[in-house]
Amino acid sequence: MRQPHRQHWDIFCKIVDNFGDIGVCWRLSQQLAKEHSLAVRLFIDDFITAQKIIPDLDSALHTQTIQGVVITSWPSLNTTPADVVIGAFSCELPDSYLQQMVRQLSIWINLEYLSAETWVGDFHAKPSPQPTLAITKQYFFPGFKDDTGGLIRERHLIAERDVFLASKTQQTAFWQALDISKPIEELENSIKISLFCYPQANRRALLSTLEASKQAIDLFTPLNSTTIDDILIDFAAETERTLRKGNVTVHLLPFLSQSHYDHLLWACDLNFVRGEDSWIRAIWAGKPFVWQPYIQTEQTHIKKMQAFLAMYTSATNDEIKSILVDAHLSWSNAQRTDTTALTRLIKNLSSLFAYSQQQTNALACQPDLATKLVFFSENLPKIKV
Ligand code: TRH
Repeated sequence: MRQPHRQHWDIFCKIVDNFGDIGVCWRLSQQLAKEHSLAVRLFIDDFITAQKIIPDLDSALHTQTIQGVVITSWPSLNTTPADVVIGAFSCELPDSYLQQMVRQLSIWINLEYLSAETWVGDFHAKPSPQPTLAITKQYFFPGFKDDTGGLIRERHLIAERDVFLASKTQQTAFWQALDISKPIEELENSIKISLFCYPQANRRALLSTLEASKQAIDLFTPLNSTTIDDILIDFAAETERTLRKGNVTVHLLPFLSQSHYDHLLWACDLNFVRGEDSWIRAIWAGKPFVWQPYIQTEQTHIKKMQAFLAMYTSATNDEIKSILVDAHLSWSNAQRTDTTALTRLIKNLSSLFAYSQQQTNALACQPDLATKLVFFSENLPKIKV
């Protein structure tokens, strides 16, 4: 690909809640620096939370370079803006910085949250002139269709996943790195499930479903106690981080690196994910997954989930569709105590696997978000508005 003219990029990340904001910004920054050879600065307002995702981040330093990205705490007044400036998830830019952007004709892109709702295509890549400033904000919406900004996907991600899944050596090394006490041979024969969710998820129904399974189950919960600890009362501790009841072994994991988390999703047979970034990573894993959207008022998150399911299940039969829809609805509704939907999900993992592969392969044929962002910014005129 031709080297972009607009070489200097600034990304602003305000950490509102959890790890999704910084998770997305960090992936995107690295990809723009590595795969598009851009000079990227990432401005972060909360280094302490960011350290979860960027463990090498030194909170005592104002500016540091990690993985080719210059990371800076929220800018001081006289930072010169880059050619392209991204405000992630509608975050406000500092006023003085914005004034300078106007003077030097920077491009201003607002990177939005991911949604599969149909209106996204109508709003993607649309300009929003500012009433009091001589600059236009450009809206950039990630999404699943050609008329959106696409999904974050590193250039070699799918190939790396396939190498990992074909290599027993790599998989063994991975489980060893996680310090899993169970013998690898036993892991190979169990149903492996990763669990990353909000506390409102229907976790009790999931545990009851798993306990009723005849096959051995290994449940991996990164983020340790906050995910599931409170409902493991009648599980017996086998080691400090392993609990067991009947056929179900629960592995309490520390918060993993993003790379290790990817590997966990690849290695599992079913993944429960949440928010935005782990959702996309579960899609790239190509394994069946259940997504719990970030909870919003007025059931907005359920509408988002239904929009996603309508899109995601559009190429399958009624049976698979109803398994996926019911499992998602049940998972996001802690009031539901019945295990019917989740039991059906577990029983049908092999046909769900085939469909997940098909959907992942189709989505992976689309251009990725970083590539679309670079193309978009290159094709915007540098004019005063
Ligand atoms: O942490 P989240 O709930 O983040 C949310 C969502 O992004 C939501 O849309 C947003 O509004 C809110 O934040 C502010 O879930 P998400 O998006 O999956 O982000 C988790 C990140 O953490 C992701 O980059 C994967 C990473 N991760 C690890 O690196 N290691 C781990 O062990 C786990 C469990 C996650």
